[in-house]
Amino acid sequence: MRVLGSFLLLAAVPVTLAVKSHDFKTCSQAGFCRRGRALSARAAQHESWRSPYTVDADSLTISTDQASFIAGVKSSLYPNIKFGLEVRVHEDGVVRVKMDEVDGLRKRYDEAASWALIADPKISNNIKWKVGKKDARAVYGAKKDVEVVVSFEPLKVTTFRNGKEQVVLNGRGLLHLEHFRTKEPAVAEIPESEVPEEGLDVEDAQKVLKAAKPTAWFEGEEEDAYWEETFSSWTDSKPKGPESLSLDITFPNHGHVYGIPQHASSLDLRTTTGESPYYTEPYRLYNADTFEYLADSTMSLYGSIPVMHAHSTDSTVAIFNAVGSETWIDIAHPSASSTETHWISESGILDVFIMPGPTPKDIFAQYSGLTGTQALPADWALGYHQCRWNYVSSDDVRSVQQKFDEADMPVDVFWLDIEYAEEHKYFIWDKKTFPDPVEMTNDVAAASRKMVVIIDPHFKRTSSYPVYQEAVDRGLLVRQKDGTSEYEGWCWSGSSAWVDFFNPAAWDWWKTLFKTYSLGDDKFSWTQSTDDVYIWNDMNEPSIFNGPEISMPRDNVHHGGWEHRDLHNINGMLFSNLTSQAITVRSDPPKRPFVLTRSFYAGSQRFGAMWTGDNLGTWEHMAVGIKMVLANSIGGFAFTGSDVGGFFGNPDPEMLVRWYHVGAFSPFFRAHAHIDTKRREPYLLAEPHKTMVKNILRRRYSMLPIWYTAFREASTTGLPVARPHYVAFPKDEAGFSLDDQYFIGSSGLLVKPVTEKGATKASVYLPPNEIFYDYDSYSLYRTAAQGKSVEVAAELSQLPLFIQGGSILSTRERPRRSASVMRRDPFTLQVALDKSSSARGELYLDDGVTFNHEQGQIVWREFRSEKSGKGIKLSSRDLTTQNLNSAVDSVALTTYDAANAYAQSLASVRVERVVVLGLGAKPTKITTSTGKELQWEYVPGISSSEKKEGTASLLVIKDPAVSIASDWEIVVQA
Ligand code: NBV
Repeated sequence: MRVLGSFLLLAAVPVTLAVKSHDFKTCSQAGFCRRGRALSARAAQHESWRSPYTVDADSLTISTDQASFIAGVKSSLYPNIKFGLEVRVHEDGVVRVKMDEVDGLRKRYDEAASWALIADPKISNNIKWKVGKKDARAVYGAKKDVEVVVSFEPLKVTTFRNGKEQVVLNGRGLLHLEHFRTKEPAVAEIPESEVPEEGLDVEDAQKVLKAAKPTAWFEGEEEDAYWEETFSSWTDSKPKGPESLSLDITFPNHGHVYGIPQHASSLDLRTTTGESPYYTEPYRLYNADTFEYLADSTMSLYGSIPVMHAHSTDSTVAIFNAVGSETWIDIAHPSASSTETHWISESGILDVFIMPGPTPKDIFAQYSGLTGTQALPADWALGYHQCRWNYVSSDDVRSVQQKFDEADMPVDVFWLDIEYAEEHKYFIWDKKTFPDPVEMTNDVAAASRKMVVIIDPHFKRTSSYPVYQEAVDRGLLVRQKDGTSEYEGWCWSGSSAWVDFFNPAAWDWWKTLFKTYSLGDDKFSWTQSTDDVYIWNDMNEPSIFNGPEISMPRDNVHHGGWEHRDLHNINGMLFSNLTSQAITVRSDPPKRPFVLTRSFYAGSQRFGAMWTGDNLGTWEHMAVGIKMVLANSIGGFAFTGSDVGGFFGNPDPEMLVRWYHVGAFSPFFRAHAHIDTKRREPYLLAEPHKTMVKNILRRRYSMLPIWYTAFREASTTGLPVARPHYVAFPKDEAGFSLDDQYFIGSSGLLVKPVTEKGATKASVYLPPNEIFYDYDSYSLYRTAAQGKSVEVAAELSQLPLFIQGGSILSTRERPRRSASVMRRDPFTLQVALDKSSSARGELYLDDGVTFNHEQGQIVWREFRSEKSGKGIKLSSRDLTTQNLNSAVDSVALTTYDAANAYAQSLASVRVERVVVLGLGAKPTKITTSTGKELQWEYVPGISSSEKKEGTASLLVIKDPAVSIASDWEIVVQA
């Protein structure tokens, strides 16, 4: 059994570890995937293949508000089965295409979108459908350059921009909603004589006519795994029979597709049809505890976000396929500039959102308009997190904290894994090892730090465990296939049960558990905890040691009678959703929650952070972790990271140092290790590695304002914090496949962590028409009409890190022990001039813990540098006021006052240094707008406006003492 397997891991670097592939299905082992792929193979064999689905034009109505196209759809395979189609255009141009069986024998699962979406999208009131004989079309968009066309026969939905096809649904005729049927063998429902009209050529038609089953040309001869299915030793009873959903989505003018996390794979998704490059299995989305996962594979991992971007130099479009069941995605590139995809899901209605773009930025706005943005984390959550399975006692925690302090290394959070809990009964401390949890937490909090402890979703089935017993009493547990008996599975806590978070009755109850005071009756609450304890939700796929594919049987039953198969991929999100709500409301006034989740779905970004699970301490895993962080960012989940050091194995000091660089430049920065690994807290390293890691930690802390500002942007616009090249430079084709270097928010920071053993140099690609400055050496690089790769020094102590010309960075350079104690520290501004000697940057600040920012208690500044004679003029102004009329920010801040109480509290927080890179001439005098003359030093070098490369000129303005929170000007005369 796996329980043993995981404990028996050897402590050596796990070069021999590899996923137990036989624990997980391939497409050919999943009946519906097999059927879906066979359907596409049949279509490929018949040139005259034609979808059997047609719009019943007689039934067509356009809603009175003009927004929705509604029609019946027929399938010539089964003329008596009815389908309903609805196509709606939202205010922001997103098109939603929904199709379901009407009056079927059963109801298809139709609730995936309701868990993912933040609200019912607003329907456009500015479109007009034109209904013709062959199609219905609607033109929309501010420039009226976007169009959606629903073709009737066969059914096809196409979106266009400027007459160019963008997204095509069912263009290849692979759409199939397997209708609910009874178990009797399928009866021919159409006269055989009509079959040739299905678009088959005569020879094929002959074959079909001979076949016993007239639908065979489409559905195949066999009823393959319709009613029962066995995998390994598990049998899925499939009481509803076949109900899969197959849909082809084509991007005829987009050669690159990205997204559909989570896979350990490249960001630019590869073909899965065996052609180079290069997979043979489809990308799979089925949340699973894929133990010891491979570093390059389409296998499913812990979370699923069915979102895909399609990109070209012309435009970006995207789709969100709101389905909660297992889904496989085949990808092919018929040409370098087009992409075909085929989505095969086990159950659910068709519910696809087409996002029109046309830029990546628009896509993020459109997607976050649907599913929400990344929650703005507390500021301390962006610091360094120290985790291990397990810190074994409260004194162990105290000693780890002390050693960080002795080593002068910053850290914000200490984590406890499952061994803190007595018999793995979460919430209940093991008093032998953690006799004083509240005092321990207070000791950590006294140093301005926090704790995170794990709460897993498996509950030990014993009446002496109040959490389990209360769930039983309230009837909140997931049930077996009979729909009544409690489901029992095996996990860390032995015989366990799982709360059904799809049941609204579980929601308020779950919140009561986290209250840190007694509820005054028999109910359990977490009195052995404080507001400084935050939560880690692991194993929420759910991971079940003795279940099929280490998870829950698909025929288990949830609230509403839905089978587990229908909502499997959504299950994990509900756990972190409710936990984050519980953490928010446990204090009054509420504080920002922190919940780390392993499993996730579209929308999970609203509830906290995720990490990439049980990676291996190998260079390959270090490298793929970066790609996974980027792919998650494409799925809207910005707060992401991988276990620093690798979960399994014992990284040598070189690997550990490189991994700290990776972590320090990930949105979520946590070191973690398996129980069988050697201790590897950074203070244990010998020199020179110890100092290297200390410097990396300090660099992360110095850049916290940059990260926080990037998170503000993510939380308001949906734009990712770790930003892939194609998002930052959508027209630069040479960067479309880059996934080992990326930008930090809109800051202009470009990073390329080194993930090769023994490296001393790294090659970094720089986009066209830009200047980049090396962050440490101030070397200036310049690109012309073409981007170029430059080779830079990358010894172990060095990280390839660049500032894009035209950026202004805000950092805090004083080494501190934690993020919370930095809130009033002074700032350094680094001004990296562009070719025209200009630059701009943003800084966002708030109190870092409460929700007062939603009431306008913020500082959001814009810094500018403009050419002024031979010198420059630097200035600071309030940015919220500038933006009040524009979309997102204005909503919550209509009563915004630049002199809000929070801003006033920062009046004395000053800029203590300004560094200017690339100034053309030596200054003669530097003054503030109040006439105060400032001290400075100038080191001559290359100017940003010269057509040269080399070390940039450097100007350091000493202690201008201007406030970070108010308007000012500094004039550099030259
Ligand atoms: O809770 C123990 C581990 C945890 O440390 C890890 O981060 C999770 O991904 N957990 C998985 C359970 C099983 C690990 C073999």
